[in-house]
Amino acid sequence: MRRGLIPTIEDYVGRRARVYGGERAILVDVVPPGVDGGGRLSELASLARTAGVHIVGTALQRRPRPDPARYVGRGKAEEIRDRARDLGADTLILGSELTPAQARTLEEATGLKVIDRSQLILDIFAQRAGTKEAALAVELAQLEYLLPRLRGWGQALTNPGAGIGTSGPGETRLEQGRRAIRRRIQSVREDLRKVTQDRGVQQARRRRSGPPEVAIVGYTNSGKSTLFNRLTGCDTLAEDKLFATLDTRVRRVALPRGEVLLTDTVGFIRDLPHQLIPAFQATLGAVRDAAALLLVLDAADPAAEDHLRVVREVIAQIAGPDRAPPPVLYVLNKVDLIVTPEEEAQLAVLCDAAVPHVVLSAKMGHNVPELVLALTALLNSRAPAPAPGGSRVGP
Ligand SMILES: Nc1nc2c(ncn2[C@@H]2O[C@H](COP(=O)(O)OP(=O)(O)OP(=O)(O)O)[C@@H](O)[C@H]2O)c(=O)[nH]1
Ligand SMILES: [Mg+2]
Repeated sequence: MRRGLIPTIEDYVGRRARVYGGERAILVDVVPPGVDGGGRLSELASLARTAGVHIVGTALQRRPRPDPARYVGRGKAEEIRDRARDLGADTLILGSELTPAQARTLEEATGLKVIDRSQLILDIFAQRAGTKEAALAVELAQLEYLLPRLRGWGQALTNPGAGIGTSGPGETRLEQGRRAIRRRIQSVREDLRKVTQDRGVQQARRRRSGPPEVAIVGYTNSGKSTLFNRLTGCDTLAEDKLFATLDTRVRRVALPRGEVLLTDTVGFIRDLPHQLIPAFQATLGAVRDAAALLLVLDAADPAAEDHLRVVREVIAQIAGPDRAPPPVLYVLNKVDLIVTPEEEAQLAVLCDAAVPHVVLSAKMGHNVPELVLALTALLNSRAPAPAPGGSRVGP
């Protein structure tokens, strides 16, 4: 379990605090009466599947707010424990972030591994981090998430059967654990700073001399990489999984008026664990400095209006209070999946809410030429026109 002398997260919490894939899980969420819990559960299911978890059941509890002691009520916890036994489940995956005490109490009440939504997202990022920068950023996020939870997990997991006492060797071990994790946080932060600095220098050089930058942004799984591939003719990873893309990718693309640098970015999601924000540094930079944004929406997803709201909020946060965000061209994607009257009605609402927009299918290639025209027009409207006799304007 050790990489040399550096302790791993597992050294302190055991394997019960994280998702590795292969778990048999029941998904659990608490939803206030009158709120649709189906959409939340199906997003949680997509996250769980992305992490390689087998979903064997779901449990939705209706109550105004989660139980402060164990997230679900006492009776519900017992019911879940019995169902888990019948279904052969070993893990509970919760639809929100739990307090350390809630996670511990629920674990003791059910005897199951308890994973909350934030931990699940952190573990997906950990499984998928493909570059040194992503791996460092995710490790840092994991450690910061873990630190306040060490006591709970330390008691419940590294000392099973030892009761709730915290004195003696257990306490010493806990203190040692905390110290080691703080040291590790410092060293990861330092490594990350160096890597980010190098990239910053490269980017600054590119920005001074290069063509305008266009960033593709949107909710996870909306079709950003598929669109990137369409426009660049290359095969970036596109998958029906959340967070398929964890690192930004940049390619030059020829538009009628000249070249642009197109960036594919990490997908957004509601309630992203805040420890992960630094992992988005590359995306943040790409969004802040773009000449224009292509905001991709899965227009066939029943939650598309929510996704639009979340993505707009994130973009506004990234731009900051003193700066207008870059101009946006909305891409209402997956139009090939829109068949029912309800889906048509939702598309009409999105068309009103998202201006200017292009309705298309990145997968089938429908209307992609229209997108190129609209993007060219948007860039023209803000950049000074080229000198007479320069490159052609329009198609
Ligand atoms: N039917 C249909 N499916 C699409 C379309 N565009 C993308 N998809 C599918 O949607 C899924 C997600 O596509 P990606 O391009 O990986 O989405 P993404 O936004 O890059 O996702 P992350 O990188 O995970 O944030 C894949 O299974 C694609 O094949 C479309 O126009 N129509
Ligand atoms: Mg992608």
